[in-house]
Amino acid sequence: MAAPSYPFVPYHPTTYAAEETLRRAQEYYAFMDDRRTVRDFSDAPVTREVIEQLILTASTAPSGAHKQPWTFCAVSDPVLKRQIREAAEKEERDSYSGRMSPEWLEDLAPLGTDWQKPFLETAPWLLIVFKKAYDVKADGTKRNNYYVSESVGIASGFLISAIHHAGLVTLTHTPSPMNFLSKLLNRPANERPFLLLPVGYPAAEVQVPDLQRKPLEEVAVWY
Ligand code: IYR
Repeated sequence: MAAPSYPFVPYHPTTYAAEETLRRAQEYYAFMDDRRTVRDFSDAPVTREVIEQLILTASTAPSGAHKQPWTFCAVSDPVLKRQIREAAEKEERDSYSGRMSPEWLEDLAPLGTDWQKPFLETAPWLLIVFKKAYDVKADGTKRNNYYVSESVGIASGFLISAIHHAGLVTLTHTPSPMNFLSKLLNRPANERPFLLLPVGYPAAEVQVPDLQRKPLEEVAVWY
């Protein structure tokens, strides 16, 4: 029997002349370079419609064998947000007072973080990204996914840029260990928590640490 063939369709991505290509590359860099991780949120609401668009954008990311091995849980329920905060702070308290090495704590000092995570209640939305090690088919059988962490990492990057583009702020919160999120959100066994992103508007007069990004010479090598 002949191998099955799969359909291809024409694709016409927008392209630009060299000068406009450079201008757009510069413009996008300036836009992304303006993004900062923010830990102080306003409680101003953000509509579900906005969050839906952000998740759709994240879900445009490339993935291993196009398996799209992710689930985005969007939490706005204040009771659930409080439960997440309480569980995260319990873990973080243990992490900051013993589980993290002195070197790690020293490296974190410039960021001004501690075990307290008020943003988990203040931000109008918490987006919890889950990675799916495998899919479960309708008949209950398991089907493997590939490059799961890479795929979900890329989707999370797309999500962060979409949040920034919408004029909202976020931070990549990784309470450790994170399994309390599987329980609180009632996720199936094939999903593992990957990242928690509070999303909202920044608090008034918000401040961020005075950090510098590495220059091109330090991050790029040319051959
Ligand atoms: N998960 C902790 C600690 C933490 C770790 C790193 I690496 C950071 O860049 C920031 C924080 C927390 O969320 O506070």
